[in-house]
Amino acid sequence: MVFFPDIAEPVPFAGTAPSDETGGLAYRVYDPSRVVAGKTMAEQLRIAVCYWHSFNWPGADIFGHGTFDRPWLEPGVDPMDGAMAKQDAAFEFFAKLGTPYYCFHDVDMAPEGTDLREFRSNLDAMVDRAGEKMAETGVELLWGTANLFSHPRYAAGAATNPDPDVFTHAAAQVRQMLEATHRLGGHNYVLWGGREGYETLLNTRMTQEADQLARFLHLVADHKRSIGFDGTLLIEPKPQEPTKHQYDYDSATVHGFLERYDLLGEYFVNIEVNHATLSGHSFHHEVAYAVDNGIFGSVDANRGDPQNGWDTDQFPNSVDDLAPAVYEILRGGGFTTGGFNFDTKLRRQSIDRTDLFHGHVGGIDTLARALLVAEAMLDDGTLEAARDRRYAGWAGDKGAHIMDPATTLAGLADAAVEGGSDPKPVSGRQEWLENHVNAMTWSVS
Ligand code: XLS
Ligand code: NI
Ligand code: NI
Repeated sequence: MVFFPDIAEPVPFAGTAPSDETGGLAYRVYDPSRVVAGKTMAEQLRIAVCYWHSFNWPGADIFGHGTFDRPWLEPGVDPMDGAMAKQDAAFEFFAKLGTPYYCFHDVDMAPEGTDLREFRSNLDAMVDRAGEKMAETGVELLWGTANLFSHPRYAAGAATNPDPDVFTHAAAQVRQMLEATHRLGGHNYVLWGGREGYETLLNTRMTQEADQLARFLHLVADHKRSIGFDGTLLIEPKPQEPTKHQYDYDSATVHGFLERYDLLGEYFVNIEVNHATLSGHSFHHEVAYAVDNGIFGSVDANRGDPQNGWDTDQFPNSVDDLAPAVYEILRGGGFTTGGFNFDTKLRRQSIDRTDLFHGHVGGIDTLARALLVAEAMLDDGTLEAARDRRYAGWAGDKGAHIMDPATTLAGLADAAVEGGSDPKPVSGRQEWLENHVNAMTWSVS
């Protein structure tokens, strides 16, 4: 069955051509083969579509039922028949959108059945089928992940659960999904700890839970090696929601955790735009922190709504917000195994099948334009030159002397007093830099 009969395959790049020439749907900026900063746009952005919001979510919210036309999610549909119809629609969508990757959770693709054994056999069957569809379409798996947060058994966490049997159940699920990801040639494996946090400190032992989480991550890393999976393990930080407080709060918190438990180099971060803003940071901050500290891995592209305090996962639509972050990614050498996964949901009233295309095409064009601006910022060099000038003192003898382990506080203090220390403030030139970035944003084509 064709689920998207109105869409030509694949969505064309039409530049500024009027939209009626392309049936209303075309990329305006995203030209997969255009070379930007030394690679094609497709290679730089490595765009993925997520299975869960696009195909496994009926458009329900906490106040209302699903609004979307997703026949495979209807009650009464045989679970395996539903899983196959969903998979057909998903791969039809990936191929028509013309993007190279996708991502999924175990439960998005296969029915859980009544026990782990049945879940494993359902997942195996659906993964075999996915492998065939990947071979037909050329679409690859950016990352796989296990859902350790929806089932009631995980209400108090998975790895951090006070009940070790829940930890073990989660281990079984991650083992099977890590192996499925490996079998499909996945480029990364993600762990988002949606319930790895607490609802109240009154019943919580934080260090006990942190030790459990670290143990889990070590077990996963060891298993990755034992099966020869050479993809990257990624942790996705988020400050809260659904928990009141999640332990993987932001990039810096995850960095400290990895260091404390000897996991640096084993895990990198998958930064989500809306999670960055929920944690009180900007996406730019989260990316810059991760790149500068060597833990950057991948991105979940989306955006929040400044008026709402939750994870609305809307499609990106601001070049201004994305460009500085993409600049940091390029400055750090770009993606290796990671990419931009569209962890994005339609609004609940966007009920036409083509809305899924409009959401992705617009978001991808926004990202492509942010990439062009980032390239311009890199080529222009003004920002790096301004940073060099700002820290020039540290690059010279004075900086080296301070950093020399033989230097003491008393020695520095004596020198300051004797030399008549009187440092003069220097302009940070923030408005000038902002104007410069804006000028580049407006002029890039
Ligand atoms: C939820 C997360 C989730 C992860 C994958 O907020 O973003 O979708 O990306 O489990
Ligand atoms: Ni995400
Ligand atoms: Ni999210």
